Amino acid sequence: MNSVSESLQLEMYRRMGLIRHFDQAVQKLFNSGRIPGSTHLSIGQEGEVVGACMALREDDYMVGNHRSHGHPIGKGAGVNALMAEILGKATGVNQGKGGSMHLADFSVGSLGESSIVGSGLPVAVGAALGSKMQGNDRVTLCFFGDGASNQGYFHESMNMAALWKLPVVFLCENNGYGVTTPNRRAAALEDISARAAGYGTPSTIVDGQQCLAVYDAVTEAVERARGGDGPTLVEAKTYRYHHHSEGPLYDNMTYRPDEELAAWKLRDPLLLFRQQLAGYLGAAELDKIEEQAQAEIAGALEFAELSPFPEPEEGYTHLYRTPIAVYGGEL
Ligand SMILES: Cc1ncc(C[n+]2csc(CCOP(=O)(O)OP(=O)(O)O)c2C)c(N)n1
Ligand SMILES: [Mg+2]
Repeated sequence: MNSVSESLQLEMYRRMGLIRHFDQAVQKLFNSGRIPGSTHLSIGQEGEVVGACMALREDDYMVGNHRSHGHPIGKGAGVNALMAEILGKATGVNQGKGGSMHLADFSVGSLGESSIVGSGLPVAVGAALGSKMQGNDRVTLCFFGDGASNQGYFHESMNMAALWKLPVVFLCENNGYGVTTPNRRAAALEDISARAAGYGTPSTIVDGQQCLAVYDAVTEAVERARGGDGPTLVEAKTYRYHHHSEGPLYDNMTYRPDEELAAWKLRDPLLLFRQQLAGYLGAAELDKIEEQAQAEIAGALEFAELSPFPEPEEGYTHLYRTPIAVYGGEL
């Protein structure tokens, strides 16, 4: 942990701030009826998102899920095109055709997200297999939830990645719930990481509210993957402050106690990170980083608002085999 440079730590804090302000802005957009469908926020989970993403090289791959506005930001994506995508604008990362649950920014190795729970796992394994077959040393990081770990996808992906020693890091964001079902009522074991032993795969549990602890754990897993020793399952214990998705549906639901939420808020990832940096960085400097993050998101909102919607005929493009260059690769 001591080897993490000051500039990297500042960048971590900046990206956590960007994710928080991005999602707060999305919440407002949703509440004002500007986002069709549903949207899932990761407020409270920023520590594990940024810690894991920043353990990657810029040209490594990352696969997200349905709660994934933060994952591309953690990987270094610009916020303007992400916000435009949320509003379905032509300037969005996917020309406005993906929306909240299907962000992808190939320019930073963000391969995509999907609303089908668990479906990112085989995509990540496929990307890792591709790296191995192409003989490059890129690692793929795959985010998925505790709920997704009960899907067949998880088990098949773990098995194949372990068997073929593929360069993939499985990052389980265990926020304790799948929609309103507590994990203890969906899985026989408390720790998802224990399942890795069944596939001969190393695993670790990490405090997901501590960005640097996640960074350390994922750095080790990435080294293992890049060194040809195969996958690792990293389980980050974390919590989402918002309900599963936005909207009034969950307002009066009592599936989780108020005290539980309050206790997790005391361990807010931005707060904990600030405390850690406070030894050598003043509050004023940290405030400035956060204000800049807030201003960047305000700029992204303006960019998105001013952008046009796609033309109707665009509905017929990018449907089949329209190639997109990834990292300057051959088409
Ligand atoms: C295959 C499939 N089954 C069910 C759903 C409905 N669904 C959407 S999100 C979700 C829970 C996911 O929980 P988890 O994987 O823990 O992620 P979290 O939302 O907690 O981040 C469910 C059941 C779905 N989208 N896809
Ligand atoms: Mg969950």
